[in-house]
Amino acid sequence: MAFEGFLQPKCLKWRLCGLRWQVLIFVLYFSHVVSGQIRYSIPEEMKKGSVIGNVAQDLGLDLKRLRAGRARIVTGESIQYTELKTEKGILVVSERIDREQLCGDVTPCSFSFEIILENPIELHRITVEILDVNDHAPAFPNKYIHFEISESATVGSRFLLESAEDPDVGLNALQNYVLTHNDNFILKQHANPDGSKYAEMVLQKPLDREEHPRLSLKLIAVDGGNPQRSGSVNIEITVLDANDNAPVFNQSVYRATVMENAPKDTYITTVNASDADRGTNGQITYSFSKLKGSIADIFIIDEKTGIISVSGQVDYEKDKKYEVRVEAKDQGGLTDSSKVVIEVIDVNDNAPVINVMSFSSPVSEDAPPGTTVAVINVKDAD
Ligand SMILES: [Ca+2]
Ligand SMILES: [Ca+2]
Ligand SMILES: [Ca+2]
Ligand SMILES: [Ca+2]
Repeated sequence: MAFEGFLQPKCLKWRLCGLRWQVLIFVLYFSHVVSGQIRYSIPEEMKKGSVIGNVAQDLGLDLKRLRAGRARIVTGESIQYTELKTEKGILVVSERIDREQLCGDVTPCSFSFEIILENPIELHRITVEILDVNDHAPAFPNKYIHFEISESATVGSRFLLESAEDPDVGLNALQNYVLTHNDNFILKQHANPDGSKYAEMVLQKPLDREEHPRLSLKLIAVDGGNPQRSGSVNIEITVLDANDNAPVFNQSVYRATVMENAPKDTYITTVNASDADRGTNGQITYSFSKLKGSIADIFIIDEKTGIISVSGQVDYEKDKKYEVRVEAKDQGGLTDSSKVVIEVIDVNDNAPVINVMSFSSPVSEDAPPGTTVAVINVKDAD
């Protein structure tokens, strides 16, 4: 019985390992049928013709006996992965051996067959263990993962990420996920009951659509092979708007003038407010706030454009100056207000008014110059 260096975990680059993959040899002798058992370990994916082991030497048979006994392989499998070279007494690879295809997740992975010799009959069982090679990188099912996340999402919100697959086993399988550095999310990794790993992003700093409407991150999955292999997926995040900005007027006071008696629809001024939000959250309507009775009949504001114009009678003699408050409101109900001062410019629209205060009558014809005949009062409203 012989035993040497079975399974070399550091020995993943099999070419460097030389002959050390073998092996464990049990040889058991019985009275009638000589029976032995040999176990070899080889990496998967060896080239056709690669030597698995020196069977003649390991079984203690010479080449003549192999030839005379018509040594051959007997297998119940449909695919024969190995071939016995009787002239050299060696076992070689005859078909591609893909550990993933042969065993999937099952470890250890091996197949067995018999070598039979005649005259006298000898039966030797050969087991070939297939060691995993890191010939697969972790891979995600899609190139992109897309999320739509509201900027109002609270810190601690979790977003499950797609898992990567790596059909290798042990250290060659997926070991870890890494998320590219960013301000908003951290990565949390979990293990399923079967040991497979998955990850989720956890919000650690609130999103702000007004600052970053889109985020592009990358999730990387790495295995523990040597050399290490990795796969990645792009995470595209669209930040959905929340109404977190109120409208803001671009001036705190608007000043304008209007000629008195200006006709209806005469332009006075335009007020303007902006809102950083999107869609209806940023859609502004303008209005006068708390108008005192008469002003409502004189001026009008266009609720969409903010244009203020004349809608009634502007009379300098009634009011020389108007002060109006305007309000901007988004569809979410947030508001801002500003002041509009409108000065009325006087127009000479009043004839002097003459009032006769007193009149002395009749006047004698010899009345001296300077005699008061009448007291009149002249008024001009302009
Ligand atoms: Ca493979
Ligand atoms: Ca593999
Ligand atoms: Ca791998
Ligand atoms: Ca917003």
